[in-house]
Amino acid sequence: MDKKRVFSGIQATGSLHLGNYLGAIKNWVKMQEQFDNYFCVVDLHTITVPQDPEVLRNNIREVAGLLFAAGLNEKSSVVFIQSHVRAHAELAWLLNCITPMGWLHRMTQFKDKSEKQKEDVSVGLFDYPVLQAADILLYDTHFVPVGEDQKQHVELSRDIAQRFNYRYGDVFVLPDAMIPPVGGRVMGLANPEKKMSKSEDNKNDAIFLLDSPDQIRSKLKRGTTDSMRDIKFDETRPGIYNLLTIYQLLTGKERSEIEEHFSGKSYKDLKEQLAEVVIESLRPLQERYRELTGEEGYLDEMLSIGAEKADARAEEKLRQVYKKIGLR
Ligand code: ATP
Ligand code: LTN
Repeated sequence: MDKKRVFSGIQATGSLHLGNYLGAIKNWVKMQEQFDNYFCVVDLHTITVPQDPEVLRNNIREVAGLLFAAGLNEKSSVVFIQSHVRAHAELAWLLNCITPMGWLHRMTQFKDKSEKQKEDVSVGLFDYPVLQAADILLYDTHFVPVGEDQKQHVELSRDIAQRFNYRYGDVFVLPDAMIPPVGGRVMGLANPEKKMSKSEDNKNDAIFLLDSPDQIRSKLKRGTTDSMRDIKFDETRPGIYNLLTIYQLLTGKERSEIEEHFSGKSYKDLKEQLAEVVIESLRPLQERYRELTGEEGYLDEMLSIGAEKADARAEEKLRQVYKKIGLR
């Protein structure tokens, strides 16, 4: 039986953090044998907000390197850079012409990000979800594994696909988001009311995948908690709840077992033990990252294999779309 197709994307906006890992990448790795996978560093999305060219160039490579270091392999997954496959930008234009502005005005991520930027909001930032729809629809994607924040964008992709199919005849598969039951929204350490984010100003809010053991210990030590004592999975106490959830995701233990383990212990104990769990969980990834980025030409070779495979599939889809519209 043919495997179902999975597509997901990740921006190159600086170092990846534990939220990206637990909400997305870790699941991509875990499922990669089960599906036919495409994973993409979405650099065209990244430039919807201003970027320094040299910094961007490095970030794209860092993110791609981290995907392989986390365990994606070129046999089971096509890993590539979005701008290396021209069909993404091209299909985005075609989809722009059938997407109502009103649909984009409803996107909460645009509201949040444009508020932060105020004056300089680009047309690209507004159009971001249509490019995302193009990414997904080019590959006949069934499932899109993402964190909770992306649910609305995946639903929009589905709506766009449906509208296109209705107007021009069936071309696109209707995709579904795949959100992990736990870990879909890892919260910030400094501000556990908000999701852990790369773009957060407080650099102690996120644990980055390449952080040193000392940085990890120090960030967790400063993490916001509350004035209670007992260590329980209680959603009304976001700081402790978040630390326990991270512990749960990295150890794979049951919640009851974890509560029992920490019964009678202090917040300090929890933070110290969690720090060691995080350090040990990231160690193999960090070692692999150093290895593969130290090997001259390895990453470029992997990415060029990925781009070639993605390009072939995407071009074929694009050809069908042009034909349906009456352009070729
Ligand atoms: P930022 O962290 O700056 O908000 P982003 O969410 O805009 O980044 P990406 O870094 O490209 O964009 O997201 C990659 C994947 O990581 C997406 O699937 C997203 O849903 C997921 N993700 C991002 N932050 C979290 C989080 N705090 N918890 C769980 N998943 C997350
Ligand atoms: N918007 C997504 C990144 C992204 C994506 C995609 C995710 C771009 N294209 C296609 C899934 C499928 C984000 O994580 N911020």
